[in-house]
Amino acid sequence: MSDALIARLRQAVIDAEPDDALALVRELLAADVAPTLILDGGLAKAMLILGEMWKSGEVFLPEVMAAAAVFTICNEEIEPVLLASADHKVGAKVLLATVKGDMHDLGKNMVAAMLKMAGFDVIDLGTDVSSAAIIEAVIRETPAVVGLSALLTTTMPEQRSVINALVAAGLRDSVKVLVGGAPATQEWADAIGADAYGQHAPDAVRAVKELVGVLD
Ligand code: B1M
Repeated sequence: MSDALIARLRQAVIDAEPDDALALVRELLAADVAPTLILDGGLAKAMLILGEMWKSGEVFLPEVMAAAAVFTICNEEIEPVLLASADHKVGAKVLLATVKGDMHDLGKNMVAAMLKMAGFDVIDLGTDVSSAAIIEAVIRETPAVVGLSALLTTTMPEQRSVINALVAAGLRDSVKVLVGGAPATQEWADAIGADAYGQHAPDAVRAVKELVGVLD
């Protein structure tokens, strides 16, 4: 039953039908379907399908924007349920940002929610964040990890710029850097001197746990 509901949820997101999508999310949560499954198999997969439809000219920017808004509404409905099952506090801070020039935040928000569920304190600086603003936040918040999301091939180099800025500010040894986002790879992470790469949100959580030494 849940597979059919998740397939309907994907379609409702693709069609940008907020009422239908929200009703389906509520139905799935009421049926005790894991919030992470609803996020991954429903919402994230819908955006992936839509990305392909966009590339092939089947849909255009306004449709993608409308679907992204539905994603956000659904994510906000799921997050409290996700947090209700949160692990005990790890006591480590993670600073998250989508890098300068990049407005994509759905994936970063998923990473944020899953890190909170895993017991981390998350400071989310939002989207289009300059390396100067990230450096200021690192000084102010002293996080254990900085997580940088980039969805565009044109903004990926900003991940390298932030690492260079951390080195220039003498902060590189005091904080670990995690990078992610659809175009990023382990090779990219290694090439720019990041400490870890997360392909999907659960990988990001595993990587952060490893970086702070709490991987079970
Ligand atoms: Co944009 N966009 N977009 N877009 N968009 C892509 C990325 C694109 C691949 C679409 C395509 O061509 N098929 C393409 C990039 C091509 C490229 O760079 N080579 C593209 C483009 C071109 C653009 C614009 C330039 C379009 C334009 O204006 N002409 C423009 C750029 C705006 C800007 O940022 N300056 C633009 C705008 C937009 C919207 C505003 C319409 C919207 C964003 C809404 C929002 O985020 N609030 C949007 C969307 C929705 C997409 C697609 C369709 C979906 C992205 C998404 O949210 N996926 C996307 C197609 C695609 O990715 N295949 C596309 C769902 C999300 C859950 O997955 O973000 O990958 P994702 O996150 C995953 C992992 O990547 C990982 O975990 C997440 C969960 O598993 N992850 C991390 C993410 N961050 C992480 C950080 C980590 C670790 C893991 O550690 C810190």
